[in-house]
Amino acid sequence: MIESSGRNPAEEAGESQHEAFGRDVTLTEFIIGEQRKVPHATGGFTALVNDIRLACKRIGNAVGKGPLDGIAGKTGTINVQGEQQARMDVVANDLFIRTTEWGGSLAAMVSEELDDVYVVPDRYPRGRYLLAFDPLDGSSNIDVNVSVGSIFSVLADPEPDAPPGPASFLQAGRRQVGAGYAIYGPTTMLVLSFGRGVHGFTLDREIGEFILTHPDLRIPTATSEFAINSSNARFWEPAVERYVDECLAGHSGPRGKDFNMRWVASLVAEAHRILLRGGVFLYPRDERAHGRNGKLRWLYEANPIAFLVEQAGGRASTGDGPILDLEPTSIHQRTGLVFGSTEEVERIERYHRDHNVRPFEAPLFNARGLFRDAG
Ligand code: AFP
Repeated sequence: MIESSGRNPAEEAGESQHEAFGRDVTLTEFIIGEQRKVPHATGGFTALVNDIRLACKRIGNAVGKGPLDGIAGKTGTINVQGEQQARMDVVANDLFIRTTEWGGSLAAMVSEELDDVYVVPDRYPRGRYLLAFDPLDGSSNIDVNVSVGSIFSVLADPEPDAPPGPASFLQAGRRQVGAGYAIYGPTTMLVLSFGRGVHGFTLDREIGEFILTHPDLRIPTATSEFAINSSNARFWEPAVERYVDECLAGHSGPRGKDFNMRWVASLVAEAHRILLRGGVFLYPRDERAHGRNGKLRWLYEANPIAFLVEQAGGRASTGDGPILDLEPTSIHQRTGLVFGSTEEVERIERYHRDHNVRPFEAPLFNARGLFRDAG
């Protein structure tokens, strides 16, 4: 049985967390409160979340020191994704593994920085959960001091009596038991969902604990902010081309309103912005030889972010439909990903369905109403 969340204690009492505890709510109190909702819970999931929290604190601490600790720059090695590894990638990967493998909750892990599945060594008790993680997302820009983060996804081991392998992880994202990310920005935050809403915790550095600061995050259904790397525009499919063209056309275009654009090149930072104030993010598959399956990694980037987005009332899609319904076929598989405010994601899916054949007929933006009614 999965131990992740039922209702939290405050929800049950019909009051806010703050009212329930009469003071700030710590992450420790929150996760123990969640565990108490699950009859016969063994505490295994709670222990795992606790270890993930410590891993993120350790990584946040190392990231915060930057060049002062001598771990800035590249290693000169290439990871399984064919990308240059930053020294901090390797440090963060090691911290994630060492902090979570010993506790008895995990059977195996998959990481962006490891070629193969990491099976928990025999010297530690074997648990019932699988962990997929990107230890340091956005790290190709870490040297310029942008916000980076760690992303994680927890699955139940489908065959606890058999040795875990790649197939154990190839489950539809909807089966995630929990997911979340840490963001190392001006503040360090942990944003989590165990399947009952999305909750954000801010690290209070003076007491060394995460405090619930953003309970029950909700993504507004409408937005006028989008995020995409437009340097890839010449490779986009017609549906994406049309969507972005219409946003750029602004008030006098078919959408009849002005849009704002953002691109941090750090998925965690984009997801965090969208969870806090809405928006839509696109890293679509494209026509480059290496872009046909998208760029983002399905298991430890797309799935956990999609889980959080749906839990916050938004929508997450491959462009064709909800990504959480699909099963990946390999552990490092990439995918196209569109997520955020529901109205925009549904519009993009509609364009994929109805307008994705070449040659693309560019919309006549100044002919008011051409697409507005079809919207
Ligand atoms: P790194 O972790 O290698 O920096 O990759 C970050 C990322 O996977 C994701 O966080 C960004 O959304 C995306 O890449 C940015 O990609 P572009 O550099 O192509 O804009």
